[in-house]
Amino acid sequence: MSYHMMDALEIAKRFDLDGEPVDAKPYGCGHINDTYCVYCHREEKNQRRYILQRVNSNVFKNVPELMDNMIRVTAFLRDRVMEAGGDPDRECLQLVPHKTGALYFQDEEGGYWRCFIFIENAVTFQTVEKPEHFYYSACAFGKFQRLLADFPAVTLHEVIPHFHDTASRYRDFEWAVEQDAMGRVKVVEAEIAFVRAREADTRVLVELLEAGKLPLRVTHNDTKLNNVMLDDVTGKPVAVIDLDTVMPGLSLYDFGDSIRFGASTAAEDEPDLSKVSCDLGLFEEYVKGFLGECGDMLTREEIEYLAFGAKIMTLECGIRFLTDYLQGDTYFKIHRPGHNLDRCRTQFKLVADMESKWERMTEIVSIFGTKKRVIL
Ligand code: ADP
Ligand code: GN1
Ligand code: MG
Repeated sequence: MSYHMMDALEIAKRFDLDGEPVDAKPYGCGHINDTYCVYCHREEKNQRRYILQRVNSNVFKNVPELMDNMIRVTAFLRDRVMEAGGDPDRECLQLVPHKTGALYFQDEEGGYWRCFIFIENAVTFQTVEKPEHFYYSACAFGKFQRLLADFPAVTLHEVIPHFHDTASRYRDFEWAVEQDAMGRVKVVEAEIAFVRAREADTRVLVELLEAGKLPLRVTHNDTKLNNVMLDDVTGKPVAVIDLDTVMPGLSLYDFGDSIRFGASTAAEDEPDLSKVSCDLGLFEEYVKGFLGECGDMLTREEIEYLAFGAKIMTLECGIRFLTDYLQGDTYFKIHRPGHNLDRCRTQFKLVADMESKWERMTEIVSIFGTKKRVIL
């Protein structure tokens, strides 16, 4: 169900905001939640802004568990930011309570709402405009890993079970092909063959995790460039946002998801595939920033599999877009017919491009991985 502007404004009035909410406008480019920017009028002071979100309960089946993760992780991060002398309202998501004191609430129609302090003087990018933005986003996500290294990962709820279990995503895809609910299989035979040719790849990380060869960590799991806020003057990292999918996971998921989105030379939904490739200069920037922040805590095996993490997260995301296309676009928000198919095709183009650049990708990782050990 979608809510009108008025509804969002009415909902905003139920939160304990500084000032009188006067407007609420749809905001951002997320594929999942309904996000609004709320404007508050204050007597003889500047306007104040908030981010209001209706959590997508089709995607997130247990919102109280999701919010419990978010409340505990943001409290933990705020403590670390304060210890380092930073500004927790700017460097970390801060939930604003409902007038009852609760940090989220359920409306009369069952929708879950929450509100955050608006992080001002910071921007999110949909594509990399300057290489240093990507470098700084790598620093932000690397630092996120490092700051949460002591957080007990096992106490977090698995808000979407098997979220980055690529083998399980592959099984969902085969099921969608078999069902062919929308009669679309005939349109995507080439894409189906592309996935099937890489079935073995989908099992690699899951098996390494099960065998205890890769450690379980607290991970963000959705490390797109537009989930990090950068200072609008210096470009330096301000805060990591969109903490819905923080769960136990692999460091390679966070590294890989950033590469698939940010190291691409085109937007995730670019219909002209000739514009899509993996930019190795950007890849290098990210490796440098990420390992610079959290390289010391990563194991030799994690570093060894970083490039593979990038390829597998790209393949997985393409599989998810394709599955959603086959099932009638019920998961990701679409803004035009065939949108999920366009998204799927960019991901597969990137996978093929990474495969053709594989030697250089692994070389870049080993240069920065080794440098780190030499410094140590
Ligand atoms: P989704 O899960 O749908 O991607 P996000 O939580 O990422 O939703 O929010 C969507 C967009 O809203 C972000 O990309 C960012 O531009 C903006 N946004 C989210 N939280 C804040 C915040 N606290 N301050 C400023 N902008 C924000
Ligand atoms: C979704 O919420 P958003 O737009 O940042 C999705 C990610 C995908 C991404 C693809 C909970 O992220 O897993 O990688 O779209 N989030 C969820 O752009 O499924
Ligand atoms: Mg987002």
